[in-house]
This record gives sequence, structure tokens and C-alpha cells, in this order.
Amino acid sequence: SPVDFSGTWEMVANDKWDDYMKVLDIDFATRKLAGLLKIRKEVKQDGDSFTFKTMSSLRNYDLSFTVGVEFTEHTKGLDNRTVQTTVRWEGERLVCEQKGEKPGRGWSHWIQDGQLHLELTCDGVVCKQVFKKA
Ligand code: VL7
Repeated sequence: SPVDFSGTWEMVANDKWDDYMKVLDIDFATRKLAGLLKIRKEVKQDGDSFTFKTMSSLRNYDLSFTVGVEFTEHTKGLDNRTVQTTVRWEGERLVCEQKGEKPGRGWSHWIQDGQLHLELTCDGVVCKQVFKKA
């Protein structure tokens, strides 16, 4: 792929974050704390191999995967569910499907105007996050 997601990214926008957490059954107190977070991503890309580190003062979440290879993801420290995850290229977008208890769950990443965009989707809710290069 000609796209390179590598780098350290700082959140500049987070739309429908509370709705997304609600649909994942995150409790009120945790949602209020999570709503205050400045989330950062550290992304390492080597061909089709990726490591995403999502970091905040409340929780960190690490995910490594290879495009096209299904794996079992445990969303440890988040909603603590187990999903069957596959990430694919759709053009220059990285599109993830997380099959499990929650319908229509997944995410999509792309680069636009030098910023990292992320849509987190679950059961009809779409949370939109934007990150600038640190
Ligand atoms: C991961 C969180 C709400 C619990 C704490 C919030 C801590 C920081 O899947 C994700 O990223 C992908 C794509 O970049 C790579 O793994 C997003 C955050 C979803 C859902 C759960 C609220 C408590 C946020 C870790």
C-alpha cells in the first residue's frame, strides 16, 4: 500500500464518543472520565503488519495484526469482549470488522490532509475521531 499510517498522533476531535461507549455498555462513571481524555495513537506499519497503541491517562490498548488475517481480539480494559477481527484494505482505507456479540462492529482508518481519521462503529452508532501528527 502507498499509505503510511506510522507515527504518533494526538486527538483533535471526538464526535459521538459517549454514544459509542454507551452502545458498548460502558458504565456512566467510566464514560464521564473517558469523555475528558486526550487520546493518543502510536502506529507502527511495516507493509501489511501493524501495531496500534491507543493511549490515555485512564487506559492503554494495544493491537497488532496483519491485513487479511483473522484473529481473536480481546478488548481488555475496554468493554472486555472477545471478537473475531479482520482488517482489510479498501483502497487507501484500513477497514476492520469485529464479529461478535455486538452487531455492525468495526472501525476504519484513513489519512486526509495529513491527519489520521478514525470511525468507530457499533450497532448503528458512528464515533468519529481525528488526530494530528504529534
Ligand atoms: C479503542 C474504547 C470504550 C471503554 C476507557 C477509554 C480509554 C483509550 O479500537 C480502537 O482502536 C483501533 C483503531 O485505532 C486499534 O485498536 C479504539 C478505544 C475504544 C471503547 C471502552 C471506555 C474506557 C480509551 C484506550
